[in-house]
Amino acid sequence: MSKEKVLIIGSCGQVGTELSESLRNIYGNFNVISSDLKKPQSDFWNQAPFETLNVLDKKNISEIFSKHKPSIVFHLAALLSATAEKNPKQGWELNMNGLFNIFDASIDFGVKRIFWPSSIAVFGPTTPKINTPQKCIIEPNTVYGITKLTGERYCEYYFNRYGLDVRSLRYPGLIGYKSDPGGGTTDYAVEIFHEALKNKRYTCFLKPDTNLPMLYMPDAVKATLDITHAASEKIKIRSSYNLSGFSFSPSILAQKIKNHIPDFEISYNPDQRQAIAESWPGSIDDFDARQDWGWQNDYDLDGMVKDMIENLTARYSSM
Ligand code: AKB
Repeated sequence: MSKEKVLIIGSCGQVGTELSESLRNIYGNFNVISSDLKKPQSDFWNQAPFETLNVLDKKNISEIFSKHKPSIVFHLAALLSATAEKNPKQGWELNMNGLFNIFDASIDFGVKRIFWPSSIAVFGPTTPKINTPQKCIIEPNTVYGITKLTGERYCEYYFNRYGLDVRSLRYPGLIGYKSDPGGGTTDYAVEIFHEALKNKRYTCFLKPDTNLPMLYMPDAVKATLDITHAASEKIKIRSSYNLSGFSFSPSILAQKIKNHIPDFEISYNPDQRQAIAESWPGSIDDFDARQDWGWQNDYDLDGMVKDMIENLTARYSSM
């Protein structure tokens, strides 16, 4: 495995930060090249190679690919649901043209394998809401969902047409304590922990009963690595796999947090993100991922809440 050179694009985001750490442990710091629009000032990003990379700049991409000759690429750069809704044209530009540029460079420079995340946002209001199957009516009504669905079709197309070995997961909402999410509809499920610990209160931008599928970050990283490392013949779905851990609503999560922080209070002030959340499923059937390449989540809702509170408590008390 140590022969591989790994490039992570969009490495400073919520998934990229944790994935960079895990990939460095597997391949060694010098075989993992992190990249993003800007390099944050912290020791973590100084400990391994870092490149400034704009996925809309083909020359910049060529330079980085030619310099490092990556064998595996994780392409994570994207505008998430709420941000893309504010800037629909920019959402399409970054999410789609960025994807084409990375796919094309990967073919030109002989990349062996690519991981690209899709999302539960591919589903829309006409999709069955409960235990949403892998294959069903998929009519997204957000720009983010439209780009993710189009991206999935192109993953399959590039695999069939050019033999590009792309693997993909439909991430649900992701919850972690190591880095903050940005611009998503499911982000309330991270913010709530920080506010509960700092201020003992949180105003949620979704209604109390909005059920959404979620996954704890260690499981998201595990799924990402497992699908990327799986033998090619195990990857039977070349668009993107359904993936899930557990589902909950803001009121259920608040109750779980109250079990640890009894004086925590939640209030609700739904905004435009409510409509996005309502267009998405409440729970996901990820049978194919479990059957084809052995996906299994380690954390349930209670395990995630306990781990988040323990780790964030330690972080805030050391500040
Ligand atoms: C978002 O809320 O936009 C993302 C997602 C579900 O893809 N977390």
